Amino acid sequence: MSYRESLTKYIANFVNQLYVSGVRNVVISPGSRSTPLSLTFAEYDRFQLWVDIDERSAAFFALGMAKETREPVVLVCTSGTAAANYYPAIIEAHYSRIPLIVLTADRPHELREVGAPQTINQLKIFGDYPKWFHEMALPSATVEMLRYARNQAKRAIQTALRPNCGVVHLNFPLREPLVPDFTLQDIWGEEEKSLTLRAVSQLSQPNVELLIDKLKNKKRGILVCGPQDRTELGSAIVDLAEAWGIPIFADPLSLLRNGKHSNKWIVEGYDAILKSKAVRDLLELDFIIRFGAMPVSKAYLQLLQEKQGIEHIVVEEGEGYREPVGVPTHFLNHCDGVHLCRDLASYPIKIDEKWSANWRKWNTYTKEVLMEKQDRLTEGLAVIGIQQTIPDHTVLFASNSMPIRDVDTFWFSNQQLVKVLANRGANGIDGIISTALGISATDKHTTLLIGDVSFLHSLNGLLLAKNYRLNLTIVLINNNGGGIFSFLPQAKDKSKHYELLFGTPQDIDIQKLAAAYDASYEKPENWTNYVRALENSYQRGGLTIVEVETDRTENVSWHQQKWDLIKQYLLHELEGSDDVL
Ligand SMILES: Cc1ncc(C[n+]2csc(CCOP(=O)(O)OP(=O)(O)O)c2C)c(N)n1
Repeated sequence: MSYRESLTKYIANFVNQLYVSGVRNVVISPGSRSTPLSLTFAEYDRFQLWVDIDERSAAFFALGMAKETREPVVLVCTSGTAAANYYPAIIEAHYSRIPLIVLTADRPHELREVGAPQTINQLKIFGDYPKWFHEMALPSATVEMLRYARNQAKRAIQTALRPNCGVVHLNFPLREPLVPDFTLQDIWGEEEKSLTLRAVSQLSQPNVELLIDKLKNKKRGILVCGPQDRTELGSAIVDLAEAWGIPIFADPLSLLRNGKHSNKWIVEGYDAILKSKAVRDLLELDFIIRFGAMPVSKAYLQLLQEKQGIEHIVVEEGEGYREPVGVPTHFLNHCDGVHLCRDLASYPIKIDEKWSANWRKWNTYTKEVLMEKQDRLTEGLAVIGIQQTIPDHTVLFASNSMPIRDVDTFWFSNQQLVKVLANRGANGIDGIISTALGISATDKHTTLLIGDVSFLHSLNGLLLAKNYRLNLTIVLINNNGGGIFSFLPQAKDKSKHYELLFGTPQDIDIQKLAAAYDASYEKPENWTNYVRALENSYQRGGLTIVEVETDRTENVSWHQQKWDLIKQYLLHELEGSDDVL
């Protein structure tokens, strides 16, 4: 058998098995060494292929698709630094537990470390971030080696999807000639359809009772739901809250702030409520049960830091140690949250009714303060405008820095069928546009809320919007620099280095950029025009950039004013009461 025939059958069997195992989307960046892979994916004709010339953007695009579909997405690139450009998205996928299959083409062994062009050490190039790295064998088409190729494909998918979901990296040494021969017969081989079944992990009855015992006589509890991606877990938490009459701190990425479920126990204003240390000091908290990752809110983290004596229970659907403040914690590993909620709901835990009623009252007041409208646009109002106009069955993607924090503060619980997503694994401001476009590529019109620095950082992603005519509404908060740093101490003394090192204004004309990418562009000056611009973008589809110009210093005082009002109200409530809460 010729080398070309072996190459063709080996890669074709591998590709065919990826499809059989459930892969539907493949993101390819151009290059020569990856020719056997990219041509075979194209020839197979059943994948949705996406081509992106920038590997950093391609990897974030794949991440966005996998985030929304929760199915593994395949990445293909050539040898050399192409692979290294995948690194940031691989880190994000690792920490946010997103399944990705990374296929890198490489020179064969005889061409490594001998000065061959475009050859770097690709073995374990992504360190410990992938769950599994494997250097594939050189192509061969014996029965055993075709079975091997299929098995690696199947195992890659299984591994990426097994909790915690994550990244698999397969490196392919490939010799020339690199062009497969698709005129050959029977290249795709026999499909392997054996089952992969997963058992559900449920706490035993004695273990549930052990947990309940820890909560005996604890009357002031909170359920917390951080970032997580199971709708059914959200509903189970709501049912548990109803059974116990206990408040829920719902992170914007918990899937709990939107949807048809009851929002009676949802406290979405907890970040604003907990901002003041004086307020936190007056709260006597007994226990927390947390589902999902750590919430976005820094005030929540501070609360935890200060309440070391509480019973703190963290539920991990997979495994992990996501407890950054060092509070003594009961970890429930490999524990299905839905079953746990049902099990716990059958025990009559007595929550202090006043405690729960107060949280609902404080939340209502906090929302009133935060919702207050004015005609002049602010960064908070930009979020409220999106919530008012965004259509059902679409996604809001919040960039890091202030956008996700503003969404935490100003995205109130509602009945809308809208999903809120963000890259909170590593909190990078890189690849944001491409991640949002990856979500949009799953047929969901996506609204991206982003600051100007993150926008310019990930600008290359816009090529995907242009080339694939994807539906993306970008709300670009342009405060000409990194607004988040204005909340830091170094901003206060107006140090002479501040603008150079933190403010970093770039003075870019966004309208000209929009034109380069064929995007519709609007720059509303007030609330009414802003809402209209958003509505127009949803009706029109395609790529729209809505630029909202704000001022970094004014933004800080606007936020501070709201927090002060809320603090004064709460101190009055808590200090005026005979009960210590
Ligand atoms: C890849 C990466 N580089 C740097 C940072 C540090 N960083 C956090 S926020 C920020 C500024 C973001 O500015 P912008 O996107 O305009 O949002 P704003 O702060 O104005 O809300 C930077 C540089 C980061 N998180 N990720």
